[in-house]
Amino acid sequence: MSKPETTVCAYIGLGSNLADPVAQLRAGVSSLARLEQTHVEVCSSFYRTAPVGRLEQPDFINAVCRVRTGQAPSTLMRNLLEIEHVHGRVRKGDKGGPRTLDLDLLLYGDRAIHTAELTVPHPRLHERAFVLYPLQEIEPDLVIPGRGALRELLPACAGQRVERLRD
Ligand code: PH2
Ligand code: MG
Ligand code: MG
Repeated sequence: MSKPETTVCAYIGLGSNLADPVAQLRAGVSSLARLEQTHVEVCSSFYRTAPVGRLEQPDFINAVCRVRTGQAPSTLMRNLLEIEHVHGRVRKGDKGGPRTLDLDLLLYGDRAIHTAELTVPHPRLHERAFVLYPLQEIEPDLVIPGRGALRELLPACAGQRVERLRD
């Protein structure tokens, strides 16, 4: 008997602050939609956000997509890195610096994953307004494994500037 197909709901954070960030995010969503065994179910609005961490860099455009995927988390992560690369991402060891396209695997079902390549849930998502606001738009009742209800995490990052762009 063949193995039954199993798919998982995953959330992917998109960010860019170089080379026409809005176009970068649009192209990033199109690339996600072309991944094998993966369907982009919903994408949040785009948000203009103040840089978190390294402050002396341009504002970011951020969004979050929910996908349904048959890819294993490690495979999906490898494919996200490949898409970043195709979209001109150059990793120079300057962590948190400007980038053409960043694709972060935020959540993979309710799994907790700790490997050398991947930590899921994303270790900083619960403290980042640029992730939580787009997530709230598409999944207001979401509970982050190990962190609690999304709506209860939001007040702590109310000081971070996040502006939803008009479509
Ligand atoms: N990504 C970072 C560091 N800081 N700040 C904003 N506003 N948006 C990001 O996507 C972002 C950031 C590292 O991935
Ligand atoms: Mg990131
Ligand atoms: Mg990243």
